[in-house]
Amino acid sequence: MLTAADVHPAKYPTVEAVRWIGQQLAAATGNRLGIRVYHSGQLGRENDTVELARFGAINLTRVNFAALNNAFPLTQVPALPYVFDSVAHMRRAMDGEPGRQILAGFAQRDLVGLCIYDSGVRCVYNVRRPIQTPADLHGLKIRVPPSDIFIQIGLALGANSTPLAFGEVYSSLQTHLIDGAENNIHSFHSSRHFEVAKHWSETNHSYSPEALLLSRRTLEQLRGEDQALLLRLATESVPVMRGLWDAAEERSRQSVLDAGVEINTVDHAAFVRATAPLLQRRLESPELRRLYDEIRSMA
Ligand code: GTR
Repeated sequence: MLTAADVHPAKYPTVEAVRWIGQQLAAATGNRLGIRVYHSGQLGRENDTVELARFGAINLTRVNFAALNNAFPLTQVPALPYVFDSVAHMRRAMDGEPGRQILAGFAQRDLVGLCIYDSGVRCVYNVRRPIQTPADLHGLKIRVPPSDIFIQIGLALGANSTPLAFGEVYSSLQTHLIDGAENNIHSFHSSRHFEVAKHWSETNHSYSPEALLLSRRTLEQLRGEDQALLLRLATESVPVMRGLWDAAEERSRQSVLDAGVEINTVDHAAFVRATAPLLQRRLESPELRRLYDEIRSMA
């Protein structure tokens, strides 16, 4: 039985997709192989589960690119502000050559990049007021994932970035340690942050996707045919995940509206302008620039 980590609750599309891989594995091997998914952060924070997988203490982990930005620089590009024009653009790029390059990069640190899942588009939400321009975020403490890129994104959006682990956000909102956070609408709903933060502002600033990673040690311990099976099933789980994702996003949007959350549009051009210097700074690295140009050519 392989062990997998995820910070999201049971039923979240990433959790369900990895369970699906496990069921297919069990069916194909007469229950010789399977996956037990430890959801809801039972195995710790995302950044820690990446280390656990590297050393083979767990077999798989599903994390956002945010948790990988520092160790794997190529993951920064899809996380940067306004790199993708749409979900379709993001899917095309992550299914294509840019996604393959990023997945190959995990081998540098004892990991196997199995596949890339959707994470919708991230927006800002907060307890205080609707955000229309970067100036409206001035003085607000906005939680970001513990990643240099996200700390800089928060600052570029106009906020005081406060890096915290995902599991700490709900209580930090309640105790007013922070004024808000940023995430996709399904996470906003499933984490119940909407109970506290009633303003959702459509900044759409990052499509930072999810990665499913396997410990290289685990791969090496599997027979050749099992290796091929697992790699194939991971790729096949992407459309499964996307089907669940599209439905979940839709439901979450309606549920938070029903719960009294106010959704507002923003001055998109003002946010693009505010984050442009950050983008340019990061793209001074030729490696990141190449990947960025490739992604943009697929817009
Ligand atoms: C979610 C992502 C999680 C986690 C979380 C966060 O969108 O699916 O894996 O990274 O964001 O902001 O910490």
